[in-house]
Amino acid sequence: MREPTPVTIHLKDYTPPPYLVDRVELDVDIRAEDALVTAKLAIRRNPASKEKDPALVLDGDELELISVSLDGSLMRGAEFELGSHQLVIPSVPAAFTLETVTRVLPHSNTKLEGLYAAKSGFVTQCEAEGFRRITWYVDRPDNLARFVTTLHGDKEKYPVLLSNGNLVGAGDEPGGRHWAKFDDPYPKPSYLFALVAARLEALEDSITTRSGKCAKLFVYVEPGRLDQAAWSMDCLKRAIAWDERRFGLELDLERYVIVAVGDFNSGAMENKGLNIFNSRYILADQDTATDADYDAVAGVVAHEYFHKWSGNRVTCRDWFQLSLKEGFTVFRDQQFSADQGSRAVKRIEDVRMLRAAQFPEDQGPLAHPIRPESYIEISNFYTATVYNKGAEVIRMLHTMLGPDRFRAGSDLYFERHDGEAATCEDFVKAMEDASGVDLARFRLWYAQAGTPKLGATIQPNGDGTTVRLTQSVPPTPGQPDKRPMPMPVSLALFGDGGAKLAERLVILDETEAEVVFEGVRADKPVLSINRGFSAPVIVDSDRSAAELAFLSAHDDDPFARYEAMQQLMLDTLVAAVKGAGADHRPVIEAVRRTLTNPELDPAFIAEAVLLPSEAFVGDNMEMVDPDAIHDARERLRAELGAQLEPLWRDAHVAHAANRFEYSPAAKGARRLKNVALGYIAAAGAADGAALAFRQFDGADNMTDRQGALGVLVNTDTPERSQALDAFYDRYRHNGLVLDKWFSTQVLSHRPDTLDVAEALTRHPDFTLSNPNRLRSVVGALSVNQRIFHWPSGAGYRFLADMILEVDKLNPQTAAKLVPPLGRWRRFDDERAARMKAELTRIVGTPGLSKDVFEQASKSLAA
Ligand code: B3K
Ligand code: ZN
Repeated sequence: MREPTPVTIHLKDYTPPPYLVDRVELDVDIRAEDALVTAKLAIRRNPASKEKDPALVLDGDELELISVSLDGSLMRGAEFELGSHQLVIPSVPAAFTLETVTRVLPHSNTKLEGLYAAKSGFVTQCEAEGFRRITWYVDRPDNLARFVTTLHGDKEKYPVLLSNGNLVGAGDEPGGRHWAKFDDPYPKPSYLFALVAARLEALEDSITTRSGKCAKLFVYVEPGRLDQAAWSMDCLKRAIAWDERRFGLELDLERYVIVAVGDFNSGAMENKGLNIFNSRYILADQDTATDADYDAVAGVVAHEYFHKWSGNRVTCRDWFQLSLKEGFTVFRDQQFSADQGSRAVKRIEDVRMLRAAQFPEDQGPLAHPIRPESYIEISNFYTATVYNKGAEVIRMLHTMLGPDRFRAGSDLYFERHDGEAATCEDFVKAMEDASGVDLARFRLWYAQAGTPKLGATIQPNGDGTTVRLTQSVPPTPGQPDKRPMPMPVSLALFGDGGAKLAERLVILDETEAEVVFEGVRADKPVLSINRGFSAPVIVDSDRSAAELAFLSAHDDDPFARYEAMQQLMLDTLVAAVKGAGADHRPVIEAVRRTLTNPELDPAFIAEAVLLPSEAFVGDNMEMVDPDAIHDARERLRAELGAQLEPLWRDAHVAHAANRFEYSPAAKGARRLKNVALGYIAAAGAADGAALAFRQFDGADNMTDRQGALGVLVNTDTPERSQALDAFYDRYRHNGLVLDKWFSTQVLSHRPDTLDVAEALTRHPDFTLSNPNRLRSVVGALSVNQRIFHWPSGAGYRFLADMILEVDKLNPQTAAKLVPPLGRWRRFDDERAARMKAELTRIVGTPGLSKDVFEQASKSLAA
């Protein structure tokens, strides 16, 4: 059976910890078979706790306790209670020192939480509750302590020893071993603890911060990968300078260390002064990384760096406050990335991501507010809602207050709470106090789940125009009734020839409002709404194809322009799926105009002319018909391809000779070139595969190589296998690139893709134990809408089998695969029954983790 029985933790039950740890002296001895952890904790009663004579309760998980001493005397078994997840000492003094000796087994730690073995040695991952897998501890974020850590290990196998803080001593030990001691001057919660004992190579650099301090910077990578580390170092330096400029926040350390490993559950971790990364967000060079990979590295390096203030200097009181650090830090990394290239394209990418990952979450059984009210397993709440919708909530504050008042609010927040564990309320209060703006109602964004719907209609009104706005927030699990939430709505009206007649930012804080534009009299002005995606909502504005086409050509807000085109494409596809017979002409003409507009940036054009994904079309229908959506979308793609073929060919050649360079202009050119190649192939051009193969073969960079491969995998041509084999041979020793070889095949539209995916799980390079590799097949399959929802239900069965297999090794990663099965309400009865049957099978499996149990049982709930 599951162990322990899943318990729901509630935000309303928060109480301060009865005991605090002031100082930790940790000694970790990494031995051949295990690791021995000696923890000396200086503990005292917490004056903020109201409990009377509380017992000391320490958290632990998969630990073997060897001894425990209190103030130097060894305790007998009768003096403490040892459970599988707790060490309880019923009676302790007001202040004391507790020393535990514990044995852990990092070599067989497949959960990749706590101390575990990666390919190059040992690393840790402690957020959220991994530190308790290293030693017994008050493992919660509102317990901040000073850490002094000593590491011991084999010198030859693990030449690099690292922990948080400053190196204060090191030396050799008998038996070919060595040790190193680190002192971290900043008190920190245990989730920010890290250690590394590994064989690694380092790229070193340094930077002088604004106050003239010199800091050393290190990027450690697996041996042989040093030539792929330069980009991340460069990003780190830019992020340091940017945070000084934009937020007035300086690096507070003499040494800032990044370590990249191949086996990692998430993207990266912001441990104080010792970030540990999934190597996919560090390693990049022209031959192995696409432009999107380069951008992702920049975004994640900056994100972890920005946590040094938003997360580390000011941390979270409890895990319900996760969005306090994550939403804010995502907002910060998005702003950083926007400043590095095209702000418009970055906004489009961020919104596309929000719609692909967060909207479905908000509309399904796992919907939760950005500050959840309860959880069984906190790892399940590192979601697009907490991160990306959380960032949108911060962005709305920025829009409503304006940059100066927002900055005053963030300054006040950091000043007030430096060194503390804070709450979302503390953040909003600081914004409110610094700006003088009443945010009482705005707080609802933290408490209510669900994507609001924003309705807009436009009417002539005397010699002016009235825009009528409405909002409704749909019911979500546990929240049947919702209140209206204040949202910034950016509006404009356009008249003949594309003239902008008026523009306004409106704060809609009631269910409905009328916005009167006095004196704005065109015959029939066209409404541009939620410009820049000013609020994370779904707009229902009933604009005609002609109006959308007009905006796609004339709106001066690039996001709104993109959005008009998307809406036009979406309306066309939805009409086709519903069998209403689709008129493709407005889309084709709008795409033609965009492609031939010399004033537009190729990067923007590439985004604007792409059709919405099959999944996004499905999300916009009551009942998803994956086959009809696929067919309708392919028909439109083919027609766009064929009707505009000369233009696509021009776009493809125009940028073909481009030598590799990583600049916004070169990236934009590559993007448009690859979109054009996709359309040429979609047109059914006789030379489509040959053209793609030529691009594949002659490419001097991964963007073009993978772009061409992505086109070829959809074909039934000799070039397809030729390219796949060549790709495999070239990159078989590079795990990250091999992940692309797996995922590209699984993202194919071909009807045999499910069989291909199953066969790939038997490939010698496939493994369940590496999260990146697992996601390259299983994660990719569940975003391939038509294939995953294959009518036989084989896609569901495949996913459920994988979830159950992975759960035995790595529950956190297994649980992340569950949500696609929870979308059954949106599918026909047969598919829904098959999806539910798989969820039922999962929930009924003995020995299930609480991670998967929570996701699967909530997904089943009616
Ligand atoms: N804070 C980490 C997330 C760790 C995931 C824990 N399951 C990465 C980040 O958001 O920066
Ligand atoms: Zn983060």
